[in-house]
Amino acid sequence: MKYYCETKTANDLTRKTLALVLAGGEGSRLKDLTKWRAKPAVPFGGKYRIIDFVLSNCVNSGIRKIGVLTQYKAHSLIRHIQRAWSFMRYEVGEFVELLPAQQRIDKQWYKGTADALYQNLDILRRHTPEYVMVLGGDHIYSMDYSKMLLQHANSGADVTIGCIEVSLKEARGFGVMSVDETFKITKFTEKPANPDSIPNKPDKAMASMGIYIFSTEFLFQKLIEDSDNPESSRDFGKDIIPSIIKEWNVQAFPFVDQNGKPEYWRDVGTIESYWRASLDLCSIKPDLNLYNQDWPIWTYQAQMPPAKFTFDDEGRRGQAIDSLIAGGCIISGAKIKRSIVGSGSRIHSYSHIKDSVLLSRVVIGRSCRIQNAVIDKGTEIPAGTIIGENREDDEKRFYVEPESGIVLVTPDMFGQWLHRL
Ligand code: ADQ
Ligand code: ADP
Repeated sequence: MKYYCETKTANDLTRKTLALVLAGGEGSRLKDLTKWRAKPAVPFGGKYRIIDFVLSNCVNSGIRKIGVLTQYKAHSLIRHIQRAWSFMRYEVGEFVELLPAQQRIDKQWYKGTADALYQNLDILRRHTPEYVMVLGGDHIYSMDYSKMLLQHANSGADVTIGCIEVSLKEARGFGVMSVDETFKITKFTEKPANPDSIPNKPDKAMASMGIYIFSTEFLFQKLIEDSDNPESSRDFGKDIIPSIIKEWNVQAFPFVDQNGKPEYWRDVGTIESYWRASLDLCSIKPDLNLYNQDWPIWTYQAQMPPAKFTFDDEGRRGQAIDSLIAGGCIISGAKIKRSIVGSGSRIHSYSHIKDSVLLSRVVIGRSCRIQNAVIDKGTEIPAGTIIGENREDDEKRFYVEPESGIVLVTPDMFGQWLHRL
């Protein structure tokens, strides 16, 4: 009986919630991967785009009214959302609506994340939500948002912020909070130089996941007040959240499993973190389970035949071990180890690929040796190319991430961009 009541309450809350996915940031640490597309549109996991994870979380949690706020290099993001997410039916109150920066209020683009919402206030009002859930469009994780909504409603909070434990070193790149014994946030500092640690955990800090649930009227009031403040950079993390901590009830929602252990959540903001999160999918028991039928990740993919493996002309097998090979690929006599090969790629004979991430429609010519690399969509690697063995050589031709040494290769680096237009 208890279970029935809780389920009903969660459904009730998710139906009254409007999710707004922030997808307009630049993602500059991904270098050339975000030269022509926004970070949320970067392909991930062989057939998905990063934004599919947050949108799937919404739909799987029962939140079916969704706005996506776009700005920076939004063409492929908009195209993907139209193709992948138009199955939602407005007639039954479900939609994914695009909210591009369009100078509705004055002649400015979205200044910060809060401004992105403020400039759409008239549209948001018309949806009459009881709660607004603000989400970043650039993280990889599976999360049931209805649990966070339940906590928000039951605690009577004005705002609830999703949070997760991170190392003190990483914490400098996040909003960092301190909480009291009731999980009320007592302090919030955006990207602090010296983050406060969690009591009894000197090497950990409590970081904001950039996920906020607001009771609607409270949000609108704060957005309007913020727009009147000439000092504000119009950002949730820098301005709105720090300004309300003292006077209002701002609660933390820790993203943990039943045993209190932090759940999987990845920023994939650098080439190394993108490469690591991708290759983790190849491990025997990955931290992120793409095969969970109860939590499907929705996406768009052109109809493609199954991946095919053939012999080379000397009778050696095309093979892939500990790897994810997407549909439409042909692996002819090449060897692939611990790698992801995106849709519609071709890997030709005598080539060896290991510890690498190939986005979709990549072509690898014969006799190439490639390791520790990320190869962008549509790149055609000429026969005999060697990548990841000699740093000096790689630096002359490609982008090599200074700390990690991971090599990023894009079509532009081979003068191939005309192919893609
Ligand atoms: P940041 O990681 O710095 O901090 P931010 O650049 O604000 O994130 O981007 C958050 C989301 O908003 C991203 O999905 C981005 O694409 C989008 N975005 C950025 N600027 C935008 C704009 N002008 N218009 C529309 N969308 C925009 C935030 C919080 C931290 C928190 C981390 C968690 O400020 O407190 O710890 O997210 O990653
Ligand atoms: P995605 O890889 O995200 O699916 P596309 O490959 O279609 O996206 O490219 C995104 C957009 O950028 C398209 O409008 C494409 O025409 C444009 N584009 C890609 N590379 C270049 C380039 N080197 N110069 C100019 N425009 C480019």
